[in-house]
Amino acid sequence: MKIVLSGIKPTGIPTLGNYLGALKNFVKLQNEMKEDEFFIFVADLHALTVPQDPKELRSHIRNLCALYLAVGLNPENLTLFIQSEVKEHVELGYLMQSLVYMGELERMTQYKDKKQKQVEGVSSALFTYPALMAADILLYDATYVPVGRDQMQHLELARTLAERFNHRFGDTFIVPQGIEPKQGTKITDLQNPTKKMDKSAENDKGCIYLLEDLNKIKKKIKSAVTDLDGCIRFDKENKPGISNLMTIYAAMSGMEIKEIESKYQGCGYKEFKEDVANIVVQEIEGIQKKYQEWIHSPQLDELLDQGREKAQHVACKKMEVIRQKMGYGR
Ligand code: AQP
Repeated sequence: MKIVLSGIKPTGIPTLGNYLGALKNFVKLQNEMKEDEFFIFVADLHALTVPQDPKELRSHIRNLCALYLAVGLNPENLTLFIQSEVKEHVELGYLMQSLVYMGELERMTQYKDKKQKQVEGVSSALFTYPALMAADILLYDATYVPVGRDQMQHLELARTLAERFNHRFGDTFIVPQGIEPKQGTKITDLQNPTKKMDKSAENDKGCIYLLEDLNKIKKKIKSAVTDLDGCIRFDKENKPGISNLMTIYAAMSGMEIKEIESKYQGCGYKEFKEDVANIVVQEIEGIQKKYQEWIHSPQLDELLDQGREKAQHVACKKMEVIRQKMGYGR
């Protein structure tokens, strides 16, 4: 039995990018890997690396918990928990900071991108984010970590830190492997298709949020930026807008890009966009219905309590081993 672990930051309402790059893949893997154990958490400490409104943060945390279940994660094989409720993340996060080099953190693309957007100054937590992410993974001896492309660099660093620790202190951590979805590993902004679709984007016109009005979603897809070529062909470099819509369609339908190209040969963008909008809205509509049930269900807190207990148990045991190996404390 192996551990599969992943998390999402509650920095806003999850987008179609989070769904296709992460959530939908979690469900697919859970259905395929029945022998393995799934640990899925809300990465609320990571959200604090950039300024958050406290009230909004609380509500995003709860929304995300309900969404995890609404997208179809099976609560029977799931340890669902909130990162900040398991204090060992912080302790191991600090230890990972003592292991990681400044140069390694400076190379992280997400840090470089996000620091540009900070008007009030860049927090040191934003810089050390990958050390905490490594701790999140290593604490549970996770073998597999399903993530979208943008998180792969951080995952590589977690692998490096696991190896570095094992080399210095003896075998302690499993070196984790990232799992990207076959399609949808990077969904881009509908208005700016060379840029990643981000849930905390300033301009929401190019982002589809899982909890937004379905008509609004349709409109956003229909007004997605494309090109003048008029041909439904995958070419990320020269046709980033249409290629992004094709990626969305492929990830939603399970079709290959080549099949989509054949299916829509000779069709116009209008017809294709209509089909993309329909397939997206149909799936999101189902998620929104289930979300309404979970967000009002007392079972949500019960699952979070059980998840916290289980995660704390595993994390506590692991930390005892780590303290012993590193020699701090009594
Ligand atoms: N556009 C995307 N396409 C595919 N996958 C994506 N992910 C995020 N955006 C896309 C994947 O979703 C998971 C959640 O990531 P996160 O919330 O922990 O951090 P993030 O990658 O920084 O996500 P956002 O939505 O871009 O949040 P903000 O705006 O707060 O930075 C990860 O597996 C990620 O790969």
